[in-house]
Amino acid sequence: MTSRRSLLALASGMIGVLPAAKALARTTAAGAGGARVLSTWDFGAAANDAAFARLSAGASLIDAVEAGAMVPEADPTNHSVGYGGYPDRDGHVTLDAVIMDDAGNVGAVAALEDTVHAISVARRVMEQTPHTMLVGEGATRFARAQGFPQRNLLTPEAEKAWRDWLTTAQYRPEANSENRRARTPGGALDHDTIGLLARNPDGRLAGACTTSGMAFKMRGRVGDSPQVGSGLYVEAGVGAATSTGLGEEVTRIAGTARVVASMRSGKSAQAACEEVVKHIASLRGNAIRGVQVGFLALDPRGNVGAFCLLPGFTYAVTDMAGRTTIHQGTSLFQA
Ligand code: SD4
Repeated sequence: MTSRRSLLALASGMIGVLPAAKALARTTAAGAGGARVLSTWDFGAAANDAAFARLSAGASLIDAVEAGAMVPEADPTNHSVGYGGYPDRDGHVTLDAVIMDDAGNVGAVAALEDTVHAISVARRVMEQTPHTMLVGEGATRFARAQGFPQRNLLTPEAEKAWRDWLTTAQYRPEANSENRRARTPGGALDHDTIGLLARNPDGRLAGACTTSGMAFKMRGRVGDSPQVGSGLYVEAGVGAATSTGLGEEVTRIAGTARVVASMRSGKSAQAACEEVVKHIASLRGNAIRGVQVGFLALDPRGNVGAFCLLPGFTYAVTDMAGRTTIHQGTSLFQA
């Protein structure tokens, strides 16, 4: 495995600072006081800012992570979350989402249709039902019953991408459509699932994860994102973790549950992410060639962990003062 792609041992480096922010010290991803909000990918910056604004106004962690996740869900230019997401191979946009606090309260939806804010429906599952997850038609009916408006999520742009895909892929789902469709013509990853973690000064934690999942997936396919312990896991006094990338590789090992378990055993957030990515690599060998998986973790003191299989995984950190910076996750392999 390591002979075909060399191991990288670079420290995670800050690659961007939002206009309003001042440069932060490179020695820490979050500046003094640690991270307040942390999310996957550079587009997470806008979600972090929305979450931070809610926290600053005195809202709960759950309110904040929901508000953050709603930003990319409503963005039609983001083709892997919410409205404007790429559909399954039958042309239906289906959404997966989970929300969780550190007291074990959790709600999720999978294969939700015709509803922009999957994260808000997941929250209603948490707060209004005795269950932790609703799927498919039942989830969609629940959304209607809860008053969420019906909306066609398939934008003309996403429909065109799907029709183009049909001409070349001949209806065959490919695991790596996920990587392929998320790359710009220049090759850089632009949009992807959002996983968002937030922390209060007293060390309490919560998280949210929302996605339209793998592009052109089989109808009924559910990835890691809405599954507790795969796309998201939060444990009081220990930490929170979220994932992005090819969900099947996270789900088969209960990835975020493992990251948090590793933190529980004493590892730092960073070491825990590294341990689990390396476990995937050793378990899967050549089967994960060209596949991206990335984990983010946050501990109660605001320390951040980020590690991935392949280069290109960016994440957004907002510190206690509300300054948001974009970072590049260290990867196990070179491209
Ligand atoms: C999934 N993990 O459905 C999600 C999608 C994603 O990079 O994160 N894509 O597999």
